[in-house]
Amino acid sequence: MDQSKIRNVAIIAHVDHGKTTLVDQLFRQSGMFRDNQALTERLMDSMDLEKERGITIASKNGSYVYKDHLINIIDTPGHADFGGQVERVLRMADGALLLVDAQEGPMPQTYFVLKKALANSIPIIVVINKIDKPAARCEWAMDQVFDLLVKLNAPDHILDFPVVYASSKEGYALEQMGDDNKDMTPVSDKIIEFVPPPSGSPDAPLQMQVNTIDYSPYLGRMGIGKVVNGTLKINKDIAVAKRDGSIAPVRVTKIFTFAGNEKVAATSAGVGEIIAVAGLDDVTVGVTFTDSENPVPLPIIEIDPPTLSMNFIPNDSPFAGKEGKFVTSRHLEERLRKETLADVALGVAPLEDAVGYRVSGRGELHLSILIEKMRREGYEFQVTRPQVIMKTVEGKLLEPYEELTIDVDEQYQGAVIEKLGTLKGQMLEMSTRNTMSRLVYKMPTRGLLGFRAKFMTDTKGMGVMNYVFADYGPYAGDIINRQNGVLVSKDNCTTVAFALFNLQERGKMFLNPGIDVYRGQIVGENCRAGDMVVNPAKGKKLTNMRASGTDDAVILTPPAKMSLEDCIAYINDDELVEVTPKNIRLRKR
Ligand SMILES: Nc1nc2c(ncn2[C@@H]2O[C@H](COP(=O)(O)OP(=O)(O)OP(=O)(O)O)[C@@H](O)[C@H]2O)c(=O)[nH]1
Ligand SMILES: [Mg+2]
Repeated sequence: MDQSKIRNVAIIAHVDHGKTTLVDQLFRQSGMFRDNQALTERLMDSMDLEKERGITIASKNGSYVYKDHLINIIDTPGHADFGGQVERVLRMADGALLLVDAQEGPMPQTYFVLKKALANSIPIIVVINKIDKPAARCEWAMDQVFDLLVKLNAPDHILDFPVVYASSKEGYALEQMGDDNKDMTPVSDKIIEFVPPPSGSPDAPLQMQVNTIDYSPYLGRMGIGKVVNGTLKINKDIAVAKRDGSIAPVRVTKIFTFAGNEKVAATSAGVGEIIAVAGLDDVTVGVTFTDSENPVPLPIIEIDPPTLSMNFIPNDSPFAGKEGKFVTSRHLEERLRKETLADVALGVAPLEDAVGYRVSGRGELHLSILIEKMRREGYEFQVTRPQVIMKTVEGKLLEPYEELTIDVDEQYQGAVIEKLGTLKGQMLEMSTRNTMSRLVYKMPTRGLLGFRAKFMTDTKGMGVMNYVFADYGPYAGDIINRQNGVLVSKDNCTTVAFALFNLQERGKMFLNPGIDVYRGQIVGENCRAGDMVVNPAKGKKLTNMRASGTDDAVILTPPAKMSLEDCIAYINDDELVEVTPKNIRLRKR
């Protein structure tokens, strides 16, 4: 591959600003698909969980050809919990497309990813996206990006950034607002013009660092990265420099390049090519493949430390072992170890005083995605309430803080401010535009656990909240995340409509009638503080009671549907979430 014709570009943005949709359009319009080929939307979001949730969880590589250039695209996740990946994959990129929603403007994660791109000194092309939205304000969004760059002390040549206006959804991009263009070519043109070709030397010793791990059922684990210098040939004796500094001989037997969203086998790869190395089971993020005679490892990739941990313990509920395929502590350990090989932001350590593992990560979403993946693979286990990871520096206890940005209609502002106050939030900024208020807070990560659900209720689902890790700060004192107690089942039984109907007065139910529950299982929320033991099976069986004509038609309020994330955010220290392939239950320890 002619080095001067390669362009390696990462797409970075706040969550949902349209990165994956943009990649879709670039691929589609490159003509690489047959006309009649059935394509799914957001092709690069290939994991089931990504499709279901409409978010990107793992960054992905792909490529397309435009005007005889090979454009390697790296799609990145926008959610803050996966921000560490963005930092790592930027090492493959020689330029970045910064997407900004034309209505929302730059958001907290825009700031985070932009800072990382600037640290890599790569050129930035700004794409103001979603210009088709009726509330789009393109010039405003662009000015905001400029202000952000100034705030980040960007050098002058970056402040002069090229801009494209786009609707990735509708598949067009414009060099100037008001232009009449019907395709995405302005984006590709800017990439060729402003992203430099990769700069390494084919004659220097080989250097290829693994920046991400991918897995396929056919090829197993793959390490993905860019050939920075030299040439990587298959079946040749080379060396691998590990994270701990050791260097070992190795032979790479399979390499793949990217064509569209597929992988194509190759026998060698030259400078600037982005490749996947397969066939090595223990390849991890951060290793460098290098020359065995003349090893030159690339600098170690620093990984942001985890801020949140949970204990994963074997299931010991009365229903243990009934629904899962993998239930023992051995199973848990093996699976968690396997995950740490692919996900370097994850920490796993055995518990000292009990059976189980302490799993630490970058946030609630990061950990809950892992739990959901394991559950679907057939694992059954229990998790404890997430704890933030504290630090002691010079005798002072420190805890993680986040910067929280909230956009709500003015009418809900009071309720939100009041709640954030009780959760130890400190307001940094407040502004109102039309009837929308923007509030910026700094607050302990602890205060945010479980906050999203309350926020959604308080704002009738109309508020938008985003947060990114800010730094460690002084311990903020006690925070009470949940005011209410719970309703706990007295016995092993099957829930009965009549009983649930009576319990409705006491609180909010979590279950429908006809569900098997056990002693100690949480069946609802008490409307006051303190827990209450209840009998969700008490009362008439609907089948044999039709006498009075009034009570055979009990009207139940539908139970509060709680997702896995909701459950994790909900529980207290003396409670557990029991996770099985079939059910998610809450219980008292
Ligand atoms: N109106 C409009 N909607 C868009 C546009 N581009 C993307 N969207 C929508 O925005 C939503 C998010 O799009 P994605 O492409 O998944 O965003 P993303 O940046 O990849 O999101 P993450 O990977 O989770 O950070 C989807 O519902 C898209 O259909 C656009 O140009 N206009
Ligand atoms: Mg995406």
